[in-house]
Amino acid sequence: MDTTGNLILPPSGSTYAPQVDALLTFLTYMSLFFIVVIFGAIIYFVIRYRRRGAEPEYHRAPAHNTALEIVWTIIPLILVLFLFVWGFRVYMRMNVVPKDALEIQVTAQKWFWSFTYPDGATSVNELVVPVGRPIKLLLSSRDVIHSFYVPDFRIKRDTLPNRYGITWFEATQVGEHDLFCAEYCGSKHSAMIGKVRVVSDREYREWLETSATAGEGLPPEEFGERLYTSRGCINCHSLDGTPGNGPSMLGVFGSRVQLTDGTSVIADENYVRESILEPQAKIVAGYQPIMPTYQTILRDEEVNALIAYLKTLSEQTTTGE
Ligand code: HEC
Ligand SMILES: [Cu+2]
Repeated sequence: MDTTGNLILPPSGSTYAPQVDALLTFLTYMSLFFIVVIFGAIIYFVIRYRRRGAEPEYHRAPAHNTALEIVWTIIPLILVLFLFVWGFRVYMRMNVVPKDALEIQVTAQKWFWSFTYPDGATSVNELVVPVGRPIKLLLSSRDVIHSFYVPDFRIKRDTLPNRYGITWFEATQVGEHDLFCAEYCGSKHSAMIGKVRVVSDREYREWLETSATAGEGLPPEEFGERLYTSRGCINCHSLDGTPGNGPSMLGVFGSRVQLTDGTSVIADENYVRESILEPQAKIVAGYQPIMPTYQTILRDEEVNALIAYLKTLSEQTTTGE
């Protein structure tokens, strides 16, 4: 099987990719063929019937030619019907999920992807799947329309709020594939990228186990620092004091925060926890309520670790206990 890609196609990484490619390749060459025939005829006629001499001679043109009209109706009709049947079969193959598929939930939100696996493990911007097993994806969005796009698998499926999209694939080889958002979704749309990591069955089970116990044995501050990047906080909250889509987290912990309703609060553990799990409860003055909730993405230990990490960003600005 060709898995290296060619001039017009990326490498093929899923079981149905070669079928999609065959259809696309046929369409491309068929179109090329007709371009040559049609433009060839145009050029030929332009030369053959160009104006010669000063006074053009006019002839009566034939009103129609039944044989010709039947030919140019029947041939395209057969071609498009053929393409319809072929396309429909590939479409069904891509859309009917095999019964034994492993189901993974995909959540899109500004501006990252999160994945929830059957036993509750989660990952962000990295989808880990076992090779040679059908994977069903249940796609949804927390905010606007995004689009789950893995070129190597020939998958592009919109993810909408308040509705599930379903698709599936079976990866043919161990390796990494790019994941993009293919629907413009705001200022950090281009940063909404990730990887699909295809691993062996054993590696997948090991990965599930380690991700369920991730952070164990790490100091909470360090675990929190990792989460801060891997869970996408860094996309909106800088660490150096410059405001972005959200306020910088430098020196926030322990400070007094001005809210849009005119009141203010001290940013203590409860406030930070609420900010992460129920971001719309209190809105910081000068910002839009665009922060996504992390309710189903972060476990309790992870929220605690993030709080511990945010504290380290305020050590210079607070005066001890
Ligand atoms: C899509 C952008 C976005 C992402 C991603 C995001 N936030 Fe926010 N966050 C905001 C915005 C905007 C605000 C200010 C408005 C508000 O209070 O909801 C905010 C507010 C906060 C606040 C209150 C800040 C203050 O100055 O009082 C905390 C704490 C916070 N976020 C933590 C986090 C953590 C931790 C993460 C990652 C797990 C995260 N945020 C991910 C946009 C984001
Ligand atoms: Cu997007």
